[in-house]
Amino acid sequence: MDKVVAYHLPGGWGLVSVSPFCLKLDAFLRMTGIPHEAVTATTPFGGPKGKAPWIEHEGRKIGDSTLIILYLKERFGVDPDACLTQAQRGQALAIQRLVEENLYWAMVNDRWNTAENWPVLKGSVLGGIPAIPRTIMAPFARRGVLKQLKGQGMGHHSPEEIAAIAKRDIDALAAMLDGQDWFFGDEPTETDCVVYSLLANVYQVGFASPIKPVIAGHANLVSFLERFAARFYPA
Ligand SMILES: N[C@@H](CCC(=O)N[C@@H](CS)C(=O)NCC(=O)O)C(=O)O
Repeated sequence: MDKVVAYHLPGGWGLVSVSPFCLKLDAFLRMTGIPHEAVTATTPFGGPKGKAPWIEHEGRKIGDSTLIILYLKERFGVDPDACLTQAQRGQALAIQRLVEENLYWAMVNDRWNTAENWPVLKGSVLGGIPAIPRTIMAPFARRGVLKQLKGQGMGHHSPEEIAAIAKRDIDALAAMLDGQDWFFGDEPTETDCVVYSLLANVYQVGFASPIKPVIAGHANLVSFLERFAARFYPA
């Protein structure tokens, strides 16, 4: 069977990618041991959905981390969620929606809608683009993301409201993890990839964020991030 080629946005601060969706896919590939090659893309435009990550496999291009993971589970016959009950599968989906459809947008707001983070963003998320095109593209990219933030809804809230929204999500994740090693017990599942990739992309990166101290305030989440990195990203 052909090797999977996974395209992700650039990394930084010890993370393979500063995009949570790209990092989630990378973590899933490591968790399942699927043979793959990780390729850094400077922009998401090469993907079939105009977003990163995407993969190429057996002549096909597939976009969207969740659709890619569904494809990989089917094609390679691997599923770290195989032991979950139907109720746990429901909880896994609810956690994914919380992280990817809500908390993600608070992270996006921190990065793209906070003046002090603009230079950090230019040097990281946009850092792979050569200097001259980056100077031209950066304001357009920013305008596009601010439009997405309004369209999704998060961009209509004040900074204080967004911080409070994100805090409720983080507190809920900490309560669900409780004293366990992984979200569904003794073995890691896809949910752990989902949560790790977003939280590490807030906690571990150089962007200022009111969400960082909230994560730091939950010792179980901090231990979870360390546990995940030690297992799947050993030094
Ligand atoms: N639902 C998608 C979301 C992917 C996504 O939003 N990726 C961001 C990077 S974190 C992106 O490529 N954004 C570029 C854009 O929206 O123009 C997935 O799970 O892959």
